This record gives sequence, structure tokens and C-alpha cells, in this order.
Amino acid sequence: MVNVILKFAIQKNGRLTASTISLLQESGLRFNYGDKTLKALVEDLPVEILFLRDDDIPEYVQNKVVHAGIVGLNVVVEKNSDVDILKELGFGTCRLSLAVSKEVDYNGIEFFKNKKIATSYPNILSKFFREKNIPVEIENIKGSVEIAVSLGLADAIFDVVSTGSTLTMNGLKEVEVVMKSEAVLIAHKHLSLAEKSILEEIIFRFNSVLNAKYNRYIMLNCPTEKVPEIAKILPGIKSPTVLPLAMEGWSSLHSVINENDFWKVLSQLKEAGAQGILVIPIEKMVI
Ligand code: PRT
Ligand code: ZN
Repeated sequence: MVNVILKFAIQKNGRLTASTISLLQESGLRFNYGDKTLKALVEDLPVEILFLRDDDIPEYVQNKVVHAGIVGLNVVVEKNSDVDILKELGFGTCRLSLAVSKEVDYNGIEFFKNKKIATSYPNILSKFFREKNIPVEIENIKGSVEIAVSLGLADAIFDVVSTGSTLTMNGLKEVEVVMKSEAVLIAHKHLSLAEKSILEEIIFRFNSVLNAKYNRYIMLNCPTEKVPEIAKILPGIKSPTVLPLAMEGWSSLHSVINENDFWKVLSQLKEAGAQGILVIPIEKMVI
């Protein structure tokens, strides 16, 4: 049998690179890389990592130049690539928004009628306005989109926004969010069985890492009679572990909770009689 190697593309040098490499490494995919690395073999899995420009990844995956990869959803949608989007990875989060000069008295999407909008995402933008039946003129420019308005090149811009500080620095304000984006795992639509099984192993590992990242192990003490009430507040993976404490009538309750949910239920837990609450990070979590 021919040895199958899964070709996996990641961004070579950009905003997604560091988080992508951490996810791969936390998932036990070990490989050597440096500034000039273009490809690297993974030690214990039949996987080759290819370091590419993010714009090329969706098309390479579609054409099976590589089997799978990690790239921003915004790039996949803009390129209209015919690939499977398998998983949202929780980093590289941003939005694609319309912004106008902060002096503009903006009062709705009709503002854009017959206006000139500068963007590097012409496809997403033209689809958005086509669906709304609003005619606009799209100026396709690469890079430094934010200065288009102050240069008099356009009336508005459509670009990636994260904190919004670049817009503010350029005298602009965000007026419409058109889409939300984050890094996603994409794959070729027709992988062989062998290629699929390697990819499934990678997805399994990503899930263990990502589940662990957003969950916490929680331990607390409470009067034993309060266990059912507290267990209801903390549903856990299946049901919480309850252990007797040395002090008569008291128990220790252990469970898993999403970090965001923890802050929401903290006061409920205290009201229900929980004490000595400990919240601990989880290294890996296999459900
Ligand atoms: O060289 P290569 O082509 O591989 O990289 P690139 O320059 O095309 O992309 P890169 O590395 O800038 O971004 C890769 C991906 O990161 C994007 O496709 C998005 O999915 C995601 N991402 C997340 C962002 C941002 N956040 C972001 N803030 N991409 C770009 N930006 C830009 C934004 O356009 C603005 O100009 O960063 C600037 C600062 O944003 P604020 O709002 O935080 O000020
Ligand atoms: Zn790019």
C-alpha cells in the first residue's frame, strides 16, 4: 500500500500563524520550523505542514494541491471556494464591516446608494448590496483600505475590523457589520478514506484541545443537603462527582464548566451555599 501523507496548509507569516502553530503543537503535532520553512514533516503522524500565503489556501484545498488547511472564514467566503468548512477554531476573530467618515450623519443602509466603496473583499460586498437591491460602486484595492476615504478615493470602506482602533485612527466609524469571521479548518471535498482517517485524527485532537481551552474544572464544598440544588446550577459533562468531606454533613462537588458560564453562575452558587470554590484550567478534554 502507498503511504498516504496528508498535506496541511497554514498561513506562513501573518496574524493566524502563531495561534495556528500553538493549536497544532498542543494537539501533539510536532514539527521543526523556522522563518524560512516552506514545509515540515510531522513527527508521529503522516502529515506534512505547508506554509503558504493565506489567500492561496482555499484554492489549493479546493484543487487538492493540499488536503486541508487553516484560514480565515472571510478569505474562504471571498474566494467562493468549494471546500468543506469543518470547524471554527476560536481565534483570528474579526468582522467585515462598512465604515464611513466620522463626520457623516449616518442613518441607515440607504446611505450607500450610488456611493463608492473601497475594499479588498469585492465579492462579499457586491453580494451584500445585490441582496439588498442597493446599487453601489466598488473600488477594489489591495491593502491600506482605511486611507481611501481621507484620500478622496471613496465615500466609504469595507474591511476587516478587530478592535476598531485602525478605523478611529483614520477618522472613520463602523456603521454596518456584514459578516463575522474566525480561523476555520477547511478540507478538500473528496478525500480518500486514508486521507479522511488522518484528518479525523487531527480533528479529534483539535476538539480535545479546544474543549479544554473553553472549559474549567470546578471544585467546591457545600452542605450535603444542598448538593442537588448546586448540581442543577452546574450540569457538568454528564453529572458532577460528589465526595464526602471529613466534616459531617458536608460534601465536595467536582464538575466541568464553560469559563463564560462560570461568571454567570458564580453568585447563584454562593447563594445556594457553595464555599471554597476552586476553578482550575484543563489540559486536554476528551468527551
Ligand atoms: O501575507 P498573507 O497574505 O498570508 O496575510 P494577510 O496580510 O493577507 O493577512 P493577515 O495576516 O493580516 O490576516 C490573516 C487573517 O486574520 C485575516 O484574513 C482575518 O481572518 C484575520 N484577522 C483577525 C484580521 C484581523 N483580525 C485584523 N485586525 N485580519 C486583518 N486585520 C487588520 C484590519 O484590516 C485592520 O487593517 O488589522 C488592522 C487592525 O485592526 P483593528 O480593528 O484591531 O484596528
Ligand atoms: Zn493575504
